[in-house]
Amino acid sequence: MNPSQTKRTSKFLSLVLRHQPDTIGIELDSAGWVAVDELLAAINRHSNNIHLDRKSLEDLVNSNDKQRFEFDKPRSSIRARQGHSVDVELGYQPATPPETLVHGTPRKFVAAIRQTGLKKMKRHHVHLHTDLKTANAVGARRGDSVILTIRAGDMHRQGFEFFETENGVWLTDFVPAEFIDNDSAA
Ligand code: HQG
Repeated sequence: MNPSQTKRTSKFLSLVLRHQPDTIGIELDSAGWVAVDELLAAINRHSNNIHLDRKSLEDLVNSNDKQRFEFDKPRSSIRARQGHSVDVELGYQPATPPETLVHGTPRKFVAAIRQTGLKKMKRHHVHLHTDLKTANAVGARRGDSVILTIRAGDMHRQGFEFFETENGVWLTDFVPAEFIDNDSAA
């Protein structure tokens, strides 16, 4: 696969493993898994311009820039690690976050976030990161990126739950405005 095919296929996998499995006639189980054979057959049946075999799927999962997808231990099933809008229970254990985490967002959302807090919007969780580079790239998807610093340690001590995914993204339900540092962003 060339880079543009890889990107297109990765986006398509995100679509069917996070948001619209029914577009190719598959169902995810309650934890978001689908059998690899079933996924490949469904993609190859339903998509005109994406053709995938086991090897190219493995390559794509391994090389994915954000490690968005994972195989189960027997490598017979696959799921997205986070980012779903369909109803799944990913089964992550609550964990203690670092003192601060960061969230990149376009400047146009900052005023609303400072007023009403960080909401999960269409996803299952608010996504937070440990490094500025990743957060900045997330915010920059939709415009001029602003980094918000979240006092995750304070939140955790006050009883807010956090989860860490296998690829190092921190998830939480909601960040009230009082835990968003005031000095960190314009
Ligand atoms: C914003 C991608 C107004 C929030 C990325 C964000 C990430 C508010 C947008 C992952 C708000 C939701 C997640 C409020 C939050 N008022 N706007 N009160 N609260 N927002 O895409 O965090 O490539 O659902 O700041 O790279 O941008 O899919 O979340 O801008 O890691 O693997 O509402 O998705 O990863 O947008 O991105 P999203 P996100 P993948």
